[in-house]
Amino acid sequence: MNRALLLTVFVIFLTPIAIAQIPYFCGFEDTVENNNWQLGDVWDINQAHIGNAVAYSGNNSLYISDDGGLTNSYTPDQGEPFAFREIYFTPGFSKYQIDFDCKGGGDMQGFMRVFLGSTAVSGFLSEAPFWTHHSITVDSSFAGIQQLGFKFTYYTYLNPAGAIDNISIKGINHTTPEQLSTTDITSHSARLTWHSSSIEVPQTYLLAYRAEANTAYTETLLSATDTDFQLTNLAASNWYVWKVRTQYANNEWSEWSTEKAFKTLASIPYFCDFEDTTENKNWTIRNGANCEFDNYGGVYFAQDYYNRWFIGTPSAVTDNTLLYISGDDGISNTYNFQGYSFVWAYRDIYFEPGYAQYQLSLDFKGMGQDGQDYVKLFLDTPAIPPVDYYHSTVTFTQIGVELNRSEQWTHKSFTVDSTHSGA
Ligand SMILES: [Ca+2]
Ligand SMILES: [Ca+2]
Repeated sequence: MNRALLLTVFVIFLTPIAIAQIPYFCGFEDTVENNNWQLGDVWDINQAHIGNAVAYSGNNSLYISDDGGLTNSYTPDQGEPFAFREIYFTPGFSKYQIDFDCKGGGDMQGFMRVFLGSTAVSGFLSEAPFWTHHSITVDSSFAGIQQLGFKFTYYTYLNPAGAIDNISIKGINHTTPEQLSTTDITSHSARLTWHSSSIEVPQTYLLAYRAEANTAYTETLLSATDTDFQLTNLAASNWYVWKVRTQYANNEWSEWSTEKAFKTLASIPYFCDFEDTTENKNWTIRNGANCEFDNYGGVYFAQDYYNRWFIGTPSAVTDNTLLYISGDDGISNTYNFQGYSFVWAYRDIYFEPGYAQYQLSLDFKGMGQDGQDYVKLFLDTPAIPPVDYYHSTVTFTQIGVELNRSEQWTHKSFTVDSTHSGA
């Protein structure tokens, strides 16, 4: 029997994509270089986009967009759009540094992340809703051709839309400080800690910090044994940014570490009548669908609450901005009976120690059925509250009784003891 050997040649001519060499820089201002970036998950609502909707410098950056690149905005969704670029990490360096400016903010369900191939080389980039500088150090095992990827994950409404600019990659010989951590945040102070993470012996550290609104950093030279620094005299309710670098023998310096951002708490006496838009932004609202998608059996879906918190002026109210519940998307201060709602409004405040008691008061108006429809006040250490009434337990300390059955505005006042001092 004769057998035919069939050979088919099928060739697709693609535009060749140049593999970048290090030192590499990309500010997304060069169209030729921009075309070397490949964008993935392009069928999703949210797409990674290179364009001019937002930029740290110049006109362009790589950002998330749900309208084809027109604006830097997103819709909570399951997709994970990403952008990647092939880079040749020239062998011969003990370490490589990947630097970039990043605008993010978010939480555990909304973040950006950096990958080399399938390896995540950054933590969740979800700390600051404004531009900060990030620095990642990887070791010599990454020498060779690597696919550098930026992945966007947005299951929640809590985070501002992300953007990346000014990516720089180079070989380095000294490790930057790592594991930067901000703890013990009050209205006017914070504790900063870091680790040397190097087999080299540090000589000194240079710490630099600034308020978000400032461009200039305040620098402090510290001894090699100081990996713990207390920042004081900070302004309340303000964002701060800090970074640190290491000095080694022969006056050689490491590059700056990644920047860490944190926000100081409100101080007491605290007053909020919701008339100050800057202060209103310090309130966090978790409104069911406005807040996160839950995972049951691998399926993500929205917690779709009918009644939600809003800060604004509902219809039938004039000259007064309020924190209020609305069953019609914020239009009026009315309640929708179609389903249960379990929503939160909260603010982190530092209760300056030294007082025997603290007084909380507020004006309240609202009807409701005892045990079923109410507003509860809680006071506890800062934490993200649960959003699912049926699958969670609230362990926060409740203050006073349930608020309801007040048809007219009523002034409510509560006194708590000194065990509530602190954050
Ligand atoms: Ca740029
Ligand atoms: Ca008001």
